[in-house]
Amino acid sequence: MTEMSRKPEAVAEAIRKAQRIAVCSHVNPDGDTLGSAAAMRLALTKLGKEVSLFCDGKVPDVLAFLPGAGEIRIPTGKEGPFDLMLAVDVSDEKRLGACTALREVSAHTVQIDHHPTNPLYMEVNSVDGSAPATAVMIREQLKVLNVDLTPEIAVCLYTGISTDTGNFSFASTNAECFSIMSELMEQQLPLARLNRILFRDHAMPQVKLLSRALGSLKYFENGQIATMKLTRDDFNGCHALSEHADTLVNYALDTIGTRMAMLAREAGGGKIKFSLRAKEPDTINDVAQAFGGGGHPQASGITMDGPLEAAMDKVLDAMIRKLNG
Ligand SMILES: [Mn+2]
Repeated sequence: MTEMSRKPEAVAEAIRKAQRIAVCSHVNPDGDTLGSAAAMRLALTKLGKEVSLFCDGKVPDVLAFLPGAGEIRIPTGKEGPFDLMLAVDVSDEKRLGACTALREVSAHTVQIDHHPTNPLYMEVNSVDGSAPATAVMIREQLKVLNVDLTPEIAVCLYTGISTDTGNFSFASTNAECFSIMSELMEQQLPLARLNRILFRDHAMPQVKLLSRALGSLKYFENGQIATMKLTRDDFNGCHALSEHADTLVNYALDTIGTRMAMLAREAGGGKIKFSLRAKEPDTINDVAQAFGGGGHPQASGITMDGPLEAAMDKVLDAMIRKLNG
């Protein structure tokens, strides 16, 4: 049995032996998986490797500034062969999506990830469930690879670390984040500009969608649980994409006295996507896991069959039982 730990030397060894490397991000890509992939692309290119970036999903507009974002491709089944496949921030095989096919055309497989639920599905698994972001582990990986930070790499790592820590506000935020931040600031990190892009500016469809989500807000158990929902009509009426709903659940959670929050949305193919959140010390990942979902203790997700109201009832029941359990 392989145990969960950081293995930067083993990852570096696999990288040194490889020339053609496929770096893969997870479906519904976020700042950490894309920032980590973008940083690895820059580092591996510096080492003379041929790097291809893959992700089964569209890069959110807000992350289009990342160096190399325009090179990210959805696998078509015609890629390869590769000497090495490197997955970053991908908590389990399912979250590779279409990138799973790259395993077949890659001689070796490694991953760098920080999800405590990771089943260690690659040949080499550098996985630290206590790391606040995969990008934190990428910083250490670059040291082991003897790649110096550059202003471009700093932007990538900052994107990963700041987005996965809620801009350095989640309980997972630790001293390692700030010691890396000090190094990033020495690379002329444009902090104020990045903060406006990553945490303040919202596309108009997202602000409109927020108005619809707040209109659906309901409280249960004396306000300890808050729920919101978004239908296809809501998305269409706001000209909004799925990504525009990603952070709206926090508005429900931020109610004083609310301990857990849910945002349910109608996704494609009759599926319902849930964003679940809890405030410390409450956890919500066990509720997600009961429905085949997963994630972090205070931030998890589920995808299940509709219809919307029936799916919401099931998850709300589980949340109420958890609250009173
Ligand atoms: Mn992450």
